Amino acid sequence: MSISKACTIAGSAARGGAGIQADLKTFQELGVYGTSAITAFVATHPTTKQGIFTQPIEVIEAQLYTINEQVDIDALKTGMLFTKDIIELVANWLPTTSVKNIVVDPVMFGKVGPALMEQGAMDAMKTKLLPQAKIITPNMPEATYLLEGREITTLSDLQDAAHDLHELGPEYVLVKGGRLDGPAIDILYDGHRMIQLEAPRIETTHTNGAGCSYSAAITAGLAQGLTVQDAVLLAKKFVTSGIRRFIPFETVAGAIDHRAFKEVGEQGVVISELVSVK
Ligand code: PXL
Repeated sequence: MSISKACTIAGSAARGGAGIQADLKTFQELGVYGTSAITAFVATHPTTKQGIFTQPIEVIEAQLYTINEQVDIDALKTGMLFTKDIIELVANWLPTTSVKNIVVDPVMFGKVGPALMEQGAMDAMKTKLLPQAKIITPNMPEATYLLEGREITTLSDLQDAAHDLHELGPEYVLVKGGRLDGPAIDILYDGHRMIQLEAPRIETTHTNGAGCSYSAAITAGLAQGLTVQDAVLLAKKFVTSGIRRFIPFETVAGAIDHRAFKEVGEQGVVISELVSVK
């Protein structure tokens, strides 16, 4: 039987909850074959305290070339790319592939730790990568940065952000409202329809990898031929169940449990169409 195949272009998160590790676990749990191009390693050196080790462009290029030449992937996502040069490499490589299902998670900030995109890379992200995306998946701080510092504090701000981010050129925008008070609400916008996805708020700090896994689950859904809306709904359920059954670590915030969705599913996500769009 043939299996759908996906690729993640992202950073390695040594602790295993986020980044490449989250993406591959998510692909596997959702029945998709995973490939990867590692852009950087996120891990803290005990003496120098250096936390991000980017890979030479040549190493990233080799991985992209290998994947494109040797595996017929159905969908791909980008996560932490970190530098302008890496963003440009990926942006120039994308048109050489025939992949249409491109998910761009414009990773800039995790919940803890160093910034995951360097200063000076924003312009390349906005002008070269986002316009090639089928869907982009910023969280609230990332949406704020993409919109040049505009504050997002209410649900109505979140809707406005989805509307305005669409003008940067992606087909769909998913802005994740996890940092709002109340239920976990995300907004999906395609330039015409605005959809709200709502899940109950789960009180935990162990959510490392939620954002990465969300975009990876969307990628897996698209690889399997789902529509964008169905892929996002699947992904929201996947992440909600993973947060519900988190994996605590002793000294730092723990991770979502990628096994939860396959084992118990998720009932608590509600999707609704918003009528009052601008
Ligand atoms: O969750 C954001 C994220 C993305 N990519 C890598 C990370 C993190 C956060 O830890 O380490 C590689």
